[in-house]
Amino acid sequence: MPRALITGITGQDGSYLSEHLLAQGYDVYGMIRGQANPKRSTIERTLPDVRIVDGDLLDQASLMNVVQKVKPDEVYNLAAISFVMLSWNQPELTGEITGLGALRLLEAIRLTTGASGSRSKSAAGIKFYQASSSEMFGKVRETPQNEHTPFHPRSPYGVAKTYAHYITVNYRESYNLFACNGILFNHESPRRGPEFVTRKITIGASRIKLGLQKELLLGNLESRRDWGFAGDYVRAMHLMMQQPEPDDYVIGTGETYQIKECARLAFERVGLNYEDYVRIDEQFMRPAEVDVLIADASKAREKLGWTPQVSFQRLIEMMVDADLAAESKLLTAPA
Ligand code: NDP
Ligand code: GDR
Repeated sequence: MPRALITGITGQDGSYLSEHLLAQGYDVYGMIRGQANPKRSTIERTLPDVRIVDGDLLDQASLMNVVQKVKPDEVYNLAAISFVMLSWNQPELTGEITGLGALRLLEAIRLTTGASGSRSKSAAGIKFYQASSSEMFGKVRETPQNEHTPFHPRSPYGVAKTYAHYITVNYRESYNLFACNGILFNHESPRRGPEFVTRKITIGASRIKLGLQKELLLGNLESRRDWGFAGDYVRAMHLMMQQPEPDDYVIGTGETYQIKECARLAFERVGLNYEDYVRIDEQFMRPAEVDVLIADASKAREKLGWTPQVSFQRLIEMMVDADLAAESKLLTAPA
């Protein structure tokens, strides 16, 4: 039975990836940080087959212990400070976790497996996946973006991810590690954190429909994102790790929509017009914006046989339906 270690198990992608790997017959270990992490019990309840191990991307020794204890075949590094806006308020912590965290995990693998020297052919037995991001393209140099598009990150988060991306490439080249970067464009789901714009909109539209909220405050409505369904994207992560050679892949749908189009679809789903409820609030504007992202995922299509299955409209409908059901339940729950 192959064994996978996932960091960021309590996040959106961690849950979908662990379900996918369990269904493929993997033994799945999920790393959780912190004392009395409130999400531990959620994982124990929703993913009872996942084995929980303690560790933190800030703590090298904890990562060594985890890798030595689990002895994984595949490591998926999904943990990060992933909220771009937060990265301007906590740039150093973002650099430590989102950037250097990847290095610490790579070091734990290198030291555990004894991989050493560029000319050594001792390909270490542990494969590594790094959650790279379309935020690295930032102020885009070309459209659509592919694996050869130069990076120009626009936030401390994007800069930290760019470091993690290149250190992954460097460890592949230096130590012959099987290390891949998945350059994933935005992907969402009913499990998306409520701080991200799609979920903020689908929760807002649902609450306004139910009379629980009067308006929805947003920032820049003009920027464009290439949004897909998280469940489709974790399949791509796994596929990358099954290839004969490690490589980097862009994963996205090839379609791009403005934030206001997301709002229009979500409000339409509950029979409302977004223009009557959405207000612009400066506090949600970013110091530097990524204006447009659109993926050219032809390499993934050709080499991995990967294509997304869920359209943007269907994704937003799925999220609104889930939020409407959850908010209605709260409304009718006995006090
Ligand atoms: P989430 O924000 O939902 O999850 C982030 C995870 O990182 C959480 O499990 C969190 O744990 C964990 N974490 C944070 N700090 C640490 C730390 N110091 N040590 C260990 N774990 C830590 O992210 P997603 O699931 O959406 O994304 C997964 C990865 O993919 C992230 O790296 C993200 O940057 C990247 N990415 C995401 C995209 C998307 O559209 N979703 C697109 C491209 C890249 P805790 O619960 O304890 O806070
Ligand atoms: P992003 O996602 O920054 O692309 O990073 P987010 O949903 O936060 O923002 C997308 C766009 O929406 C605009 N926006 C708002 N965003 C938020 N969060 N809240 C608002 O009120 C709001 N109003 C407008 C933003 O300005 C931006 O243009 C996500 C994360 O998952 C990263 O970890 C990942 O790497 C990238 O996607 C790819």
